[in-house]
Amino acid sequence: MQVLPKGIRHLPGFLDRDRQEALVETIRAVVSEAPLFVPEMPRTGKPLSVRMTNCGSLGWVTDKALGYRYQREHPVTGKPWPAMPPALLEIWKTVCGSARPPEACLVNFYTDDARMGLHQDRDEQDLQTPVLSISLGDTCLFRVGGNERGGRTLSFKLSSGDIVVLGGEGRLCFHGVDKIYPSTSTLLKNGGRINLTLRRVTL
Ligand SMILES: O=C(O)CCC(=O)C(=O)O
Ligand SMILES: [Mn+2]
Repeated sequence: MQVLPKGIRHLPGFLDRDRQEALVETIRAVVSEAPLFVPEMPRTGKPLSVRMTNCGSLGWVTDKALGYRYQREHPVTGKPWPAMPPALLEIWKTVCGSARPPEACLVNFYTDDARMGLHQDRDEQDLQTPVLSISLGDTCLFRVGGNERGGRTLSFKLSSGDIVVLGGEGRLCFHGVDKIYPSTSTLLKNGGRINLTLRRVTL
């Protein structure tokens, strides 16, 4: 086992199959109310390869004109995001204890060729509370580094039901998804990977 950077926790198989299936149903309900949208890079308008939506009182969005931000409404429907599902709050409490509760759950959907470049999660006002991320569906190769761009990185696989926590000294570490391993899970009927990222936004 390689040693992860300080503050990064990997909890393999945290959710059993039944809980994964229940969570997929929960996310399907979220997506039917708040459809997946195509996020765009600030300024260039280049589309990201993941599609996304959110639940919770705030949602993370990005587009050409206004860039990365949190907002209360879905960028296409203009409606408030669906409420944070109780099952996610329960996972949060189990893993993060008494940390302030999350306000945003970003839902990322990866098709076989989607990826996410190395970045820091720093659009939140609260940069102390941990970020908790849940993997569902196909396995991916996840990469983490330190708090500076260009530093050493290491990678490990995330399978369906795994949780990763970026907390403490690891809260601002660079991370990303190098690749998806297609057809490695039977959880999602049409394949792909769902990532749920829970974050506290306001102070
Ligand atoms: O898909 C993942 O595991 C990571 C997602 C992520 O880092 C993000 O949405 O900020
Ligand atoms: Mn991130």
